[in-house]
Amino acid sequence: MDLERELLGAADRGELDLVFQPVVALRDERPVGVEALLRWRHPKMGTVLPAELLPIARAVGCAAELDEWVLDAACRHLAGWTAGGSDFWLSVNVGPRELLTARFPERVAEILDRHELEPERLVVEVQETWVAEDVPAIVASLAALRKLGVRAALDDFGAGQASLSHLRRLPVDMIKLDQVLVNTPPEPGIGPAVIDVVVSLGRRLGLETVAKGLETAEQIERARQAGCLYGQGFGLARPAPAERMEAYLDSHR
Ligand code: G
Ligand code: G
Ligand code: MN
Ligand code: NA
Repeated sequence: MDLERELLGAADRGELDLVFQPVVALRDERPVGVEALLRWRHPKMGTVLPAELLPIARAVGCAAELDEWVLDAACRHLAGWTAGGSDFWLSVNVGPRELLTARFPERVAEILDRHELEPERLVVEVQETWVAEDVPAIVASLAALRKLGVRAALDDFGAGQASLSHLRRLPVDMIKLDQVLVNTPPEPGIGPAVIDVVVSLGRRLGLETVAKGLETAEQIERARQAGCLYGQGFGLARPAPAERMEAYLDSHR
């Protein structure tokens, strides 16, 4: 089986799919946005997840096309949902090469235009685990996106060693706190929990904060107590197909 070759035709065969996971305001648990997550519905292997799919895409050189497919498909869905309201945002994960592809910001602008979406409704998530690659080029690309009005988020914040230095250099509007931060309790006699420190840092920098991977009521409460604005995780809402979003939004607004 030649997965590499199969992936090149997957979009044309209609095998690529998106699921959407809501992001909620921790204050009242109302949905404020949604993150698009890529799935490959392989006819024989079943669902192939991004962790397996993305390295193949990079190896065969179709990662940029894939991210563009995701952006276009996700924006088409967002444009169709009315129940979320006009501020309801869409987050899309973008890989390093793709963010640095020539004219990426212009292509984002074209896609937003095609679906008649305000740029403010799109959040581009960059993962801090790879962000070390070519920081000046990433800074330039993010700056161009933000000039359009698109928001940028630093994903997986707190998972790596270099979170703070990245945050200092990257022009972002939002940080998405890694699950490890809600799972690190305060140490008696040492000081506040890391999540409290990170959220107050975010606030002082004027950044929106999203706690990711909230699975339990305790984790949700810890993120809320820390003053984190938004939350995302199986304990709040699971990723779901596009068809289920309108009903979900109708019943949660
Ligand atoms: O959906 P899942 O939880 O398996 O996602 C695993 C990882 O894959 C996440 O960290 C996410 O950022 C990344 N990912 C999901 N969808 C996409 C996508 O469309 N493009 C890129 N580049 N990464 C994605
Ligand atoms: O880009 P990012 O790493 O945020 O991608 C989100 C990934 O995290 C998706 O693969 C999604 O399925 C997964 N995810 C979402 N909520 C939870 C959760 O509460 N717990 C865990 N372990 N994973 C989650
Ligand atoms: Mn993400
Ligand atoms: Na991630």
